Amino acid sequence: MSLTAKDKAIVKDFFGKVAPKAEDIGNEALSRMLVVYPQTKTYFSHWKDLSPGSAPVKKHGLTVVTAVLDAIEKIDDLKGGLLNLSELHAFMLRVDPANFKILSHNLLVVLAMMFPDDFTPQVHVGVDKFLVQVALALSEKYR
Ligand code: HEG
Repeated sequence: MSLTAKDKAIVKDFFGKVAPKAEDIGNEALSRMLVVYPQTKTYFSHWKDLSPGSAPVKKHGLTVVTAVLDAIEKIDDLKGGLLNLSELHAFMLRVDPANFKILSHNLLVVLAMMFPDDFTPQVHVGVDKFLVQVALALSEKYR
């Protein structure tokens, strides 16, 4: 499931195109995750408002997508590049790694909806593979 040079080029190109919409992508993906997979809400119970499009959802959505965009720069060493973030999720936030898959799914759905013309099957494959590797890298510190 590792990314080929072609996959990497496709992922970089696609995210380069959609990066200006990072805030919307994050808001839509996080809003959807919290509604469709309400078990994910437990991690954010300290927020005032977890409803779709609320201020904290928007803010954190942008944080997550910014980190995903940042991970593209580290695509050749995701495990090393995301080690600190993995440590944070494993030991401080104690996020069950099953949730990484859930967020990835929601990101894919939202990207497909927001960018139907750019989201070709090839982009779908590349972004899916990339998000699997990001999730794996974030899970590194759990073991
Ligand atoms: Mg996590 C904080 C990235 C999945 C729950 N997440 C953060 C932060 C980043 C980040 C960059 C801020 C770190 C900091 O303050 O230094 N998260 C991130 C990525 C992904 C991910 C890149 C997967 C692609 N996070 C994720 C999932 C959950 C989760 C699936 C739970 C369902 N993250 C979480 C929580 C916080 C962060 C609870 C703290 C947020 C807060 O307290 O406001």
